[in-house]
Amino acid sequence: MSATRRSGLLDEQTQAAQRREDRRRFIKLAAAGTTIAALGGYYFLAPDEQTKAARRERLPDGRARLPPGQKVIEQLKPMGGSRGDIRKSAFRLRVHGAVDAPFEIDFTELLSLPQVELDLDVHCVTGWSRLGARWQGVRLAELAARAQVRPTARHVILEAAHGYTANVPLDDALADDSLVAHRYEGESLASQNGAPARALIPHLYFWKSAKWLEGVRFVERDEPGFWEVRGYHNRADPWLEQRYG
Ligand SMILES: Nc1nc2c(c(=O)[nH]1)N[C@H]1C(S)=C(S)[C@@H](COP(=O)(O)O)O[C@H]1N2
Ligand SMILES: [Mo]
Repeated sequence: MSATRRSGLLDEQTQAAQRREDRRRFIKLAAAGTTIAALGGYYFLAPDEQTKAARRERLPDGRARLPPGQKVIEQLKPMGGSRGDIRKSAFRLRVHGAVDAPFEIDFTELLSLPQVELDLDVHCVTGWSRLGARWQGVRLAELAARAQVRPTARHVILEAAHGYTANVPLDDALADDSLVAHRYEGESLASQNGAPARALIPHLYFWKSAKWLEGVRFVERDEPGFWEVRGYHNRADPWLEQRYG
């Protein structure tokens, strides 16, 4: 089950089949009065029960689904930030830097690129995690391929409105679950969550997921971002509790 959520490799059909299977198992377990530990987004458990269950659940590589020091909450907590222009009509995304074919796209063009829908877990450094929410967007890897990233590129700078940036190693940016996301739980991204599109690097602490995204810049030399220059960790792996630098 974890594989379904965590891996961008499964196609839509496989994911839908997996969800049907989850429901069947839930009904069976519920009928038998079993404690339910590892199903979907745990929607039928109270948050503290979800936290316990997610600590027990294992990802395919053996790590606990819930990173240390995190608690499950049921919705994204609005964490603020300097809001950009939230109109889809105003959206422009620049893909540039150490690339041979830089380009800029508007919102319609973003939608015309291959879309993925993934159930993902996000982890905020302040201690909350939102598990198994459905996100839709375009893989950063897709944008990288289109821009013909040079082999010398090593990092990606996610550029947001009003100068907010987050730096991520190239490998993290090109991971299957790293997106430019524009839908959350079946709806257009809400203003406070970064409308019309945000970066989403779910396997790193959530501050790396720049809201109100304006640019994706590939660089050879690293450039610590907004929080990274303020003492937060440069890589931000939640399972290693890389909170502060
Ligand atoms: N542009 C921008 N993006 C941002 C931030 C910000 O202040 N500005 N805050 C980050 C932090 S610290 C977190 S925890 C998440 C919060 O996302 P949410 O408000 O959608 O929950 O966005 C990240 N992306
Ligand atoms: Mo955060």
